[in-house]
Amino acid sequence: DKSQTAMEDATKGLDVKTCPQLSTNLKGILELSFNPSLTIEEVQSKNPSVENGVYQPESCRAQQRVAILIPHRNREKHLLYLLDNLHPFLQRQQLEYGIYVIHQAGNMKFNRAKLLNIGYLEALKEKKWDCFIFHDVDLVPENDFNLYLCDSEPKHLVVGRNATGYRLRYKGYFGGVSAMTRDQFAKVNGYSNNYWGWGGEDDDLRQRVLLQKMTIVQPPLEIAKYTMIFHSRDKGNEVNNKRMQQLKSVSKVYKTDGLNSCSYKLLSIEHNPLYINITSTYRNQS
Ligand code: UDH
Repeated sequence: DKSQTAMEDATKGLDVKTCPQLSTNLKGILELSFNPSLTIEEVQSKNPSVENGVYQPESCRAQQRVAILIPHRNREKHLLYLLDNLHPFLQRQQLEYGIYVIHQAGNMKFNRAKLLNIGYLEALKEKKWDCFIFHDVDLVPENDFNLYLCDSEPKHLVVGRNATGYRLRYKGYFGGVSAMTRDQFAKVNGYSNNYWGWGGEDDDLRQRVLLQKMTIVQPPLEIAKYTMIFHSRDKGNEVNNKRMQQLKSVSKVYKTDGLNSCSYKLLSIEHNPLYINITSTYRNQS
C-alpha cells in the first residue's frame, strides 16, 4: 500500500551498502591514451555520469569523498589528457569525487602551493570532502590499483615515473601526487604560501607532516607508477633560488604561514561538465 511504498522510499538511501575497499572493476596496468586530436567534447561524451565535475557511484556508497586538486596555468593539452585518463580511473575505483582545477590568473611567478591551499579552502565551501589529492597536471597514473583514497597517514602516490626510470626522484620526495585527509592537511596548516617559482614547496609540506609527528606512506612501486607528459620548464615558473634557505625555517613559520594566512582574490568559479574551474589571483610576496 501507499504508506509502505513511502516507507521503502525513505529507507532506500540507508540501504545502500558501502563500496568495497577494492573495487571489482579495477584493471591493473592501463593502456594510457594521449591522442593529440582529442577534444573536451569527446571526453565529456565518454563520461556521461560526471556532473559539474563531480561523480558519485550509483550502486554503493563510496568509502571516501575525494577532491582532486590540480594547480594549473597554460597547460590545456595536459589537462585534457589527464581528464581523459583520470575520470574513468576514478570511476572504476568507485569513489565519490570532484575534480578542481585551480587556475592562477595573470603572469606573475607561479605559486603551486598557494593554488593548492586555495583549492582546499574553496572545495570545502562546496562539500565536506574527506580526502584531498594534490595532483600535478602532467602526471598520469599507470595502474588503477593505485587508490586515490586517504590513509591514516599522509600518502605519496608517485613512487616511480617514466621520466626518471621509475626510480624515486630523491629520498623523501613528496611531490607530484599526494593524498592527505581534510584533518591531516588542517593539522599542518596546509602548504606554505611563500614558494614562488619552481621547487621546495613539497619538501616544506613534508617537513610539516613530520613536525606534526605523522609519517608518509607509499603504495608499492609496482602500482605507484606514473607517465609524465614531457614538457620543458614553463615561463613564469623559474627555479626558486631561495628555497633551500626557506626550508631551514619551516618549524618556526609553519603555524603562521599556510591555510590560516592564505590571502587571494577569487575571480571566478565555473562548474564545467568535467571539472570545477577556480580562477584566482594574488599579490606577490614582496
Ligand atoms: N604548472 C602549471 N603551469 C605552469 C607551471 C606549473 O600548470 O606554468 C603546474 C602543473 O600542474 C605542473 C605543476 O605545476 O604539473 C608542477 O610544475 P612542473 O610540471 O613544471 O614541475 P616538474 O618538476 O618539472 O614536473 C619541472 C620542469 C622540468 C624541465 C626539465 C627539462 N629537462
